[in-house]
Amino acid sequence: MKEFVNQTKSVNTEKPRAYYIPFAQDDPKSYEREQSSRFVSLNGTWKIECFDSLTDAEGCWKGEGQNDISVPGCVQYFGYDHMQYTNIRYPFAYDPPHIPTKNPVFHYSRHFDRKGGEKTYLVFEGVDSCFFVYLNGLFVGYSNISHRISEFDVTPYLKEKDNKLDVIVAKWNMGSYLEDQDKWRMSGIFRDVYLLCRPEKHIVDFAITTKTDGTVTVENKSEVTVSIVFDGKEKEALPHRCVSFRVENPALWSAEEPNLYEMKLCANGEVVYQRVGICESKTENGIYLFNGKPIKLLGVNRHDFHPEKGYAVTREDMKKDVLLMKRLNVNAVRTSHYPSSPLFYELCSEYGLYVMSESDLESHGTTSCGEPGADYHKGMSLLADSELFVDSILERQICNYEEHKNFSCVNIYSIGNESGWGKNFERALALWKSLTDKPIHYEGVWEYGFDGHWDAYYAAPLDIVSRMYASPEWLKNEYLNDQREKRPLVLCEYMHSMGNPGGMKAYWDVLESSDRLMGGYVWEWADHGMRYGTDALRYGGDFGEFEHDGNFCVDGIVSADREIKSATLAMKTAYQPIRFSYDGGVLCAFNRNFFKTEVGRLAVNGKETEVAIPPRACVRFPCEAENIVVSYTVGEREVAMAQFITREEPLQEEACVAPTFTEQGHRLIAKTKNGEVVLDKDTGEIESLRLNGEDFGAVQFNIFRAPTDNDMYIRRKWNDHFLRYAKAEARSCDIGETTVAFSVALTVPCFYPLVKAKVVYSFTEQGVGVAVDYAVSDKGYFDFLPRIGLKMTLDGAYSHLAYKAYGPWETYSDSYLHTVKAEYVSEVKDEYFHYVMPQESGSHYAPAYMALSDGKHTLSAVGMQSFSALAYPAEMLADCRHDDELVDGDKTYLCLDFCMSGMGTNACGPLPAKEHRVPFSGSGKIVIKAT
Ligand code: IPT
Repeated sequence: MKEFVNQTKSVNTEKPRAYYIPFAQDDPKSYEREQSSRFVSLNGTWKIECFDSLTDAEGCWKGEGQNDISVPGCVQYFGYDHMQYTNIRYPFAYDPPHIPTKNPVFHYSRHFDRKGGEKTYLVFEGVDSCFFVYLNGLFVGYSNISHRISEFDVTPYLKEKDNKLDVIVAKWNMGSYLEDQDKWRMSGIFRDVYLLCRPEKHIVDFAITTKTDGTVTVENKSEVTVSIVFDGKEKEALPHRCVSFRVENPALWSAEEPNLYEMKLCANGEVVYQRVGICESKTENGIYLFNGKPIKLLGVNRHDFHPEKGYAVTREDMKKDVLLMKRLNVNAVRTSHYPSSPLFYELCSEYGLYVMSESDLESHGTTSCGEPGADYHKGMSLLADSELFVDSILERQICNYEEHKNFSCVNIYSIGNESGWGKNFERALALWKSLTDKPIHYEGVWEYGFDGHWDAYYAAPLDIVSRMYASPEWLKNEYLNDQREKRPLVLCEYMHSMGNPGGMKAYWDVLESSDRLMGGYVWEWADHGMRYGTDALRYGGDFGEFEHDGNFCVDGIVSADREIKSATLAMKTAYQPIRFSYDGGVLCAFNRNFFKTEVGRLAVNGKETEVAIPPRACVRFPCEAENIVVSYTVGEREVAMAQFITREEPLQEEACVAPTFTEQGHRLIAKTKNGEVVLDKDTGEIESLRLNGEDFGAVQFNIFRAPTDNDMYIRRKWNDHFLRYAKAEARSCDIGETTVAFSVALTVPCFYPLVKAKVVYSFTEQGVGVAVDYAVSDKGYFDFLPRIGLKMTLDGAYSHLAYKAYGPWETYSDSYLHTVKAEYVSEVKDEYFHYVMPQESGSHYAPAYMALSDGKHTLSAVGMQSFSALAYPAEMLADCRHDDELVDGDKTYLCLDFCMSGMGTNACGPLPAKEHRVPFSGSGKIVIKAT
């Protein structure tokens, strides 16, 4: 077996062909393969036995394991091998063509009876990483591309009864160098296994192409004559010949309107039911066109992942994803970074999602193998020129094309991900050009350009140019002004959705500005939080692996359990088919669709109107109000929303009163009728705030937030400057009649003061005003501060929250347009979103006020740009590595921010845009009172 795993060729697999399932002519018609009498599932309980290496496993097919295992499944969930998550780096020594000699081997076996048919094929839809098939002790074949369909003709090896099938899966093979995708590294038969029982002569392959004028051509790629029934006509396709049909006034397929026509292909008592969407996908004059229109791809990147099953997702799981994507206004999926199960493509064709079908290819680990003189960009291409890998790189393209060529949903093929550029890729691209007219995508050529090969970059005949994580500014200033660039651009990855991200709007402002921009695919659809051994979700490093990439796998726009986050709704709103605008008393609802009329209910401030808005058209309503909340609903589903605030309510300034001042040591006590504000003359802060007989404790300055995942780079500077330990020091104190003014420095050890501020306290009947005029240090310590504001620690009884702000989800200056600024009530314990890795969460942008009550007293504040009231202190959120480490206490932690920086997507993409950062100088006034 060893000789196989150190080369890249499969052995005895059938030629890759279009995915289909044959039915017997007298089977009832169905699109569910289980209904076919020719389809015999071999899923279920198999036996398993494990070995440390291929050396140990030699001859194992003669025996049988004692333990049961479920197929499909990933062996690591059954206690074999170990869990490991790595992103870029190879989890094994880099020494091609060698792979680890201690290579875990999993011997699967089961028995089955022959189910008739002159020919029997054994089909595996996905096995990681490679496998040997033995039937009744005889070697059948070997396959080594994890996400391909491997089909073997097992007819010669079959007995009538009790066939023994042995499948020996090895964790690594030479192809693993080309499967270095960012994922948990799992093994096993992770997709369905089945037999196809067929007549001797049968349909082998066919290719369908369509044109928007209604022409549907079928190329019969088999040795038999195929009778094809389509659109009420029947035609015969001779072997290796084409037949064409012409549908008058075709109802075209698009993600908006996934119209499918039914085709029946018959030969020798078999029928293939094939659904056909009539559509065209192409690029022309630097613009991407679907059915002739410059559509936008409102996309997500999707891996196969389930927290409790890993790669072994079921059709139900996939359907859940597809339906949720549709509900979230997603119209496109990139199958990152390998083809999905054919069932996924069926679902996308049926429900309407454009699919960028990516070949099973990523050799990203070459960037970190220690190649002398190779930086990240140069390192990317180490295998791109290597003769060792050319066959496999090409085979991966062929499988991707052949298996998926008849799925209407595939609008773009992608050569792979992050594998550099070189001869192998030139050949792969030439191969694609010979296979299909559909546009071909590959982002990796950019790395090559960046490595000094710009001529090759511009000359590569890719239909689409692509970037991951480029900033909106780059799109606007660089790409759209690049005279050499003639190709349309797609963001194959953007909005790195790790934790709590922001900045969606800025992307879509640019993406909508030009037909040259095709849209993008959010990275990524769902978190890969792992549930194994505990109820809580885990990530890289939690299973004792010494090499891992931590929580970089927890970066989904929905959670691993497919729960909605605030960012999910930010995406949904950016992707909504109706775009609202408001100008001069007129509300306009524009249908962004290119094909589908939107028929639904438009509600403006609660008043509903039935609308039918044709594609690319507007309906207008005169509407005069200070606050306009508009939504568009189809059936029960709110599809689109917006809010326009034409006039913010002015702050009700309360009259200042003159307190009586007394001084005791460092304490300056300002007494009013209802309150006592104890100022600390040394710090310039409120040492204690007693209002209406209730003691609310200290009010301190705060420039710290629990770093978000997207703060991962800037947090180093924040940590280096000890932000969380910043202490206020008063440099001067001026006691006036109604105010006390301090000069305050926020200091940390070693450095010049991080912030200097003039702080003026004023006093009202019920409370205290804190006005600041601040300047952040100009020493270049950091690009921006996370926040600047006040913090208080209240008794946990202050658990009832009422506020008017963007909510009820957490909102930030670069992520709030998916919410409505309104009055909300909530409980403090519900304010924090439980990210797998604790971090800043639960803030609300642009509050008119916030109020916390214990049922008897209410502490309220106005004047903030942002606030949060949480059951956990920022320090705990910063220090805990997992959600289940958070300790519930009996305090409420209140942050009142003069300014809070936005979230951005800097884990891979840009920092928050300049306008969303805490400015280097600013001012504000927060008034706190108690009733
Ligand atoms: C890039 C990868 O394409 C993707 O697979 C994933 O790793 C993602 O981004 C990070 O979560 S890699 C990055 C270093 C640009």
